[in-house]
Amino acid sequence: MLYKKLKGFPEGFLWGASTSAYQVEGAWDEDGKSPSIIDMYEHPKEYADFKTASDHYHRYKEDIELFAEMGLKAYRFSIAWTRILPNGTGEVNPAGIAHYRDVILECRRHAIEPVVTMYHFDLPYCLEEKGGWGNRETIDAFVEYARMLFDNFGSDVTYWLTINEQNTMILHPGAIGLPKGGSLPSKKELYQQNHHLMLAQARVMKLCHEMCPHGKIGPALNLTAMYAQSCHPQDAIAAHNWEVLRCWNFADVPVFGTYHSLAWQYMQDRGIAPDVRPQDCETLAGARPDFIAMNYYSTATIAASRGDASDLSARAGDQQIMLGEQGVYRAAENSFVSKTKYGWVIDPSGFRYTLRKVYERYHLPILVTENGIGAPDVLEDGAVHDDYRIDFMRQHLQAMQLAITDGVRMLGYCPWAALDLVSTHQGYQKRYGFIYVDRDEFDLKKLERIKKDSFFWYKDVIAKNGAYL
Ligand code: BGP
Repeated sequence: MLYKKLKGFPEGFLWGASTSAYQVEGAWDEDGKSPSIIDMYEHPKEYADFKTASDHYHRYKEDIELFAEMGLKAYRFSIAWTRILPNGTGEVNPAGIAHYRDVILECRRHAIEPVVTMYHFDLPYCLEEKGGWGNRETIDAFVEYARMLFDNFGSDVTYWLTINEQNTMILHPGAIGLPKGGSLPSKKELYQQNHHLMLAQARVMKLCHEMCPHGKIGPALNLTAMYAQSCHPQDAIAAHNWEVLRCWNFADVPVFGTYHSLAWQYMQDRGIAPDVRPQDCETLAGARPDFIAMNYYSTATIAASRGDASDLSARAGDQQIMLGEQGVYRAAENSFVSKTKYGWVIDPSGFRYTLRKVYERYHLPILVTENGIGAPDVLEDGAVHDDYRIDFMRQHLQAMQLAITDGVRMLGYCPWAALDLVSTHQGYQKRYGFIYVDRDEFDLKKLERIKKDSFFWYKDVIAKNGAYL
């Protein structure tokens, strides 16, 4: 749709940036922290691990000061459960509470809104040993952890994110990490875990509303609209299949309190539907988010399934992610979009399309909690000329402005990432930050912080509240 006049970004728009604890903090076994599943996964030998990462645990003050200089209005970070409750439940670690209290207060001191992810892939390993998310007791453990967070930080945090990318965890478990010597769970086990995560999320959203009168809480999912490869009706059905199974099945449950009917049929037909106890339906129906948080990187293009093994293919540049499902959908190429060096589709119009779809479906304001381009940034004479990142973000912000003009209610934009951090599969060779962290894969150097060109560009965008993009 063409408009005569575009709407501006709303007053109070949360111009932010994101990180997650295990990818940025380091200090993986310090001050009482216990190992998480991430710490215990197999790690590719050729890339940096998470032990030191960007050392944000020790340098958060310097980093938040830089965020303030950039003009950030919000900082989205995650709290490591393993620092708060090293045994998963029970004894609280005062050093963990003190650390995050300080991070939150440091943000507040600089008038930066802390946006807190409660769970970003890093289950305490001790809980994994007891069955992890396959064990219903993990639901109670998560509620106990959440109670601790609301109790300690509820008066200083308004925006809470329950679980990061539950859909990635369930649909592509290998993308998060591979258990040492172990194998990935079956689909049946994964959908049971998914059900437990849904119950944990519902209870925590309800608890947040009870304990934090000003708190706002929502799920953070990886959402993307799907294109049909052609106008063949079977391609349209396949694109719808995958959009439902990948996106709406994960967002409908927290918002509507019930599973998507097509997704439920799919799970039942394949014998992978979870065991749902009578009181579960009440739990799911008894909670509602205040907003939808959404990570957006790419769109996908989908063709009809051929009904055989050729439906499956590895995602370009990422053997950990298998696309396609026999009898459901097949991944196809799209000649109208470009790709990053790592094979991720670049599609700003797809961003607008996805924002429209999410808003139309849920009627809740949207907070973008990730968006960005991974690239092998080069430090040259003390500078990083990441014009490709500026182009990427400018185009996505222009698309967002169109979505705002379309009527989508936006809360903010927190791209990935505030500063360089460990990419799950490509270490420091694939960088996302506005701030360069001077370290190599294995040589930590001085971990000096260097402002990239995108830092200055984003600062200007924020200062003008997105006018003149
Ligand atoms: C999202 C995750 C982030 C981050 C990002 C980039 O799915 O929520 O934690 O890792 O993807 O991914 P990568 O580092 O693999 O390029």
